[in-house]
Amino acid sequence: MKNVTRREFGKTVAAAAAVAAAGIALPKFAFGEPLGEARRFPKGFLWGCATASYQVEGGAQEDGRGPSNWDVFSHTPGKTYQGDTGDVADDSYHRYREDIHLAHNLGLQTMRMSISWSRVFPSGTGQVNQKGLDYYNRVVDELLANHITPYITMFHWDLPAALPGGWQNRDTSKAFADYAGYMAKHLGDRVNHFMTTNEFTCFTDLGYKVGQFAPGLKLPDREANQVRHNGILAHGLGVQAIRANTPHGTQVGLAENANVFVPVIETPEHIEAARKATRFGNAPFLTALMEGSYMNEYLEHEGANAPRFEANDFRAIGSPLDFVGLNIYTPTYVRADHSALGFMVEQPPTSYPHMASPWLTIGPECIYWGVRNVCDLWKVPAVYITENGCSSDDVVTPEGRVEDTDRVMYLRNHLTQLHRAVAENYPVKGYFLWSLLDNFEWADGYSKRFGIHYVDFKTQKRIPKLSAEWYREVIAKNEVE
Ligand code: GBH
Repeated sequence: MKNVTRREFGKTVAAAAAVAAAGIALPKFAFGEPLGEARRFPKGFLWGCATASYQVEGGAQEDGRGPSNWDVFSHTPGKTYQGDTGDVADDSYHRYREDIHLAHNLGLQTMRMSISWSRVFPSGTGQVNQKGLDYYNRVVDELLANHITPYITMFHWDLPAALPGGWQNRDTSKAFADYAGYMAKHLGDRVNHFMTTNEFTCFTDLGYKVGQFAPGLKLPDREANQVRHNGILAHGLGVQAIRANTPHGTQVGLAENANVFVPVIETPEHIEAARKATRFGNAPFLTALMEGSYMNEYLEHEGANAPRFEANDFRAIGSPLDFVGLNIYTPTYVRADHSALGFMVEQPPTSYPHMASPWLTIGPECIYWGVRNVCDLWKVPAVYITENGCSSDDVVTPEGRVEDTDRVMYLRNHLTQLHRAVAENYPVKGYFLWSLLDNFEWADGYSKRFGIHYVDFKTQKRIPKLSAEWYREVIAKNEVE
């Protein structure tokens, strides 16, 4: 039950007295009734923040790190906002203690971070760079010393540049499994939660078909579909390798930005349409993992360009997972129709609101439907929100504050909707806010800020934003108001 403050209580009493004096009958609920349940999360629900290696670490050429596709891409003129690169980023390679301290001050129980593959294997395979491994050992130990549980993503888009053909080459999927197995073996004594890959579409389609992300290619569908397949194969082989190298009970999953389909009106037919859309709209990726095969509709849709695969691929790709991590930012609204697929996507009007990044349209119910669609379809044992957050045009006031009320609005509304999923007993175990710090926002460089700590990229000074103060309160109370 929500606590009524003295002041609110006083106001209620005064209002009731005034109404009574005027001889008006009070509606039953107006006085002495609870004002509503607090949106409390279950005991043990994990609150965290997420980051990714290339976006925060910097130290790009230090201690033997090899170049990644994002080093190459960001150093190619015209590829990122004003030619920004991750050479320095948040300099977390040197300042990780300070950053973990920020996390500790928030009361974070967990942190999701990723590993720079080329820091540990400068050529992607073969020779290990001990100094790279040492860095991640130090970070993990520092997190544990601060009572923060590490959740580790093996691949968040920074692919060793030395791997021939990148994700066009099926051997890269095998190289990934070797690397993931190695990391799991060396961290698995202290880390119990691993994610294979982050967001298939971003490192496959956006890199190889759209060309907006590294390596910036615009391949025809037939080749691009093969890149997608190599991506999910890497995940599957990665799951097997992590399990083979860690103690029994280690939890393995992934972080996926599955398309989230929201029924345009909450009626049984539109809910069913959203479910169908979830399957088809994620057919090359999450659906293939969850069902251990490609949907026929997907293969038919791609026709002659459909991905080719080997008989055993889906034994790996369909490996049962301990959890599914969902990165959720935006909704896609759908309605039922009479087409073969049974749904139709609504086109948003030009007036549809968005956060600082134009793609980041606001529809907080996406976090509820994202969880619900996936759980209803595939009965997954556990779900985490592995990313959720937003960009804002943050400025530092003369008093040195960052008043990101729009970010607080975004977060509050999403957590309110996430609470609905929790209240309906969907197995949501934790939430990772993107991001702990402003960082290198890929093709947008440093022009878009997603952190709840402001970073002055000239001085590397960190300032907690209003949203950090707000999140701290959510964590302390384990509820959102
Ligand atoms: C996540 O991607 C990433 O995991 C994380 O690294 C990133 O920093 C964070 O979100 C915030 O972006 O410019 O219109 O073509 C979210 C999915 C996919 C959203 C690519 C932006 C580009 C859209 N992202 N997309 S557009």
